[in-house]
Amino acid sequence: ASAPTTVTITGGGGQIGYALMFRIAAGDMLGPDRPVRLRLLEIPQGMKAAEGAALELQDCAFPQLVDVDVTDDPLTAFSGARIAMLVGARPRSAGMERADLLAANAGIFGPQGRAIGAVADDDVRVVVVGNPANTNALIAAASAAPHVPAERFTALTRLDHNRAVGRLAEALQVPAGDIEDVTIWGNHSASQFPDVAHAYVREGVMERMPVLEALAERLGGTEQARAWLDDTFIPRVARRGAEIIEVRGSSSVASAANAAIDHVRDEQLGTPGRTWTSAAVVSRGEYGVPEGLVSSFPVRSRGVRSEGEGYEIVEGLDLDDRARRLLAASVDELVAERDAVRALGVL
Ligand code: NAX
Repeated sequence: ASAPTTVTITGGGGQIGYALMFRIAAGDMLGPDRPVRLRLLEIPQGMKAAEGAALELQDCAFPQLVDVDVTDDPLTAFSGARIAMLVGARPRSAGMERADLLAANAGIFGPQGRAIGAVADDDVRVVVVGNPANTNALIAAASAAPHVPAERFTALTRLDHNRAVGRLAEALQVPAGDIEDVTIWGNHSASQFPDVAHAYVREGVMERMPVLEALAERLGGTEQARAWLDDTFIPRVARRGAEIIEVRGSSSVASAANAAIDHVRDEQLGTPGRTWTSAAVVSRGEYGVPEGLVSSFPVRSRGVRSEGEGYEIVEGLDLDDRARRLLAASVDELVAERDAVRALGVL
C-alpha cells in the first residue's frame, strides 16, 4: 500500500467539516485505494465537536482511514499536510463592516498560511472554503511565501459552478453530467459571473450542442435565451446561497462539502477529457485580471503527480463586451478587498 496522504481540515468541528470528513475517509476525494490521515484543526471552543466527529470516524471503520488527529495548534495540524482544506473562518456578524470582517479573517488566514509555509509537505495544495474565500486565499498565500509558491493556493468556486450546471440541467431537462464547460469568473460572491458562452450539452457519445442554442430551442429564440440568462440564471446562481438559507433555514453544508471534494479530486486526479471546471486561482494577468489576485477562472488539471502540477487556466477564450464588463465588475470587488487588506498592513 502507498504511504498515507495527510489531509488537514480547519473548522473540523463545524458543519461543512462534518459533511466533508466522512466522504474523504470513505475515499470519495482521492479514490478508494489511497490511505488517508486526517488532521482536524479547531479553536478551543470547537474542539469538543471535532473530537466527537473523530470518534464517529473511528466507528465507521473506514479501511483507508489510517488516523485522525484533533488539535488547536496550527503547527501540529499542518505538519506534513499534502492537502489543506481551510474551512474555518470568522463569519460576518450583524453590523460588522467589511474592513472588520477582512481584519478578523486576516487574523486567521495569516497565521495559518505561515504554519503551512513552515511545516506542510513541500508539494502541499491548499483550498480555501471559508469566506471571503478569494481574499482569505490571497492572505494565506502571501503568508506562506517564500516557502510555498502562491499557485498552490486556490479558493472554492466549484459550488457556484455546480449550482450553474444544476440550473442549466433543470432548464434543459438533461442530466447534470451532460453539461460541459460552464465557467464561473471572478469573486465567490454575488458579483460572480456565471458564463455559458462556451458551454455545451452533450448529446450522445460524439455530439454536443452549444448551451445557448439548446436554450434558444427550448425558450423560443436566442433573444429569449439571452434574457433568461441575464434575468434568471445569473442572479439565481449568484444568490443561491441566500435561497438555500431561506428555504432550508441554514446555510449550504453538504453541497459545499461536495464541491470542496470535487475541487480537490479534480485537481489531484485530473479533470476529465478536454472539459474544464471552475476554481479561484492566482492570476498571472490572464483575461485582464490583475496579477496576483485570486480570481475564479475556467481551469483544467492533468492531476498532481509531481511538483508544480495542478490547476491551469484555460486560455484563449473569446469574451464579448458584456462578458468583459461582468468579469471586470467582479474583479473590481477583488481589488477593493485586496486594497482593504493592504490598508490593514496585512499584505
Ligand atoms: P460553522 O460555523 O459550522 O463552522 C466553522 C468552524 O470553524 C467552527 O467550528 C469554528 O469553531 C471553526 N473555526 C473558526 N475559526 C477557526 C480557526 N482559526 N481555526 C480553526 N477552526 C476555526 O461554518 P460552516 O457552515 O462549516 O462554514 C464554514 C465556512 O465556509 C464559512 O466561512 C462559510 O461562509 C464558508 N462557505 C463557503 C462556501 C464557498 O463556496 N466558498 C460555501 C459554503 C459556506 O458558506
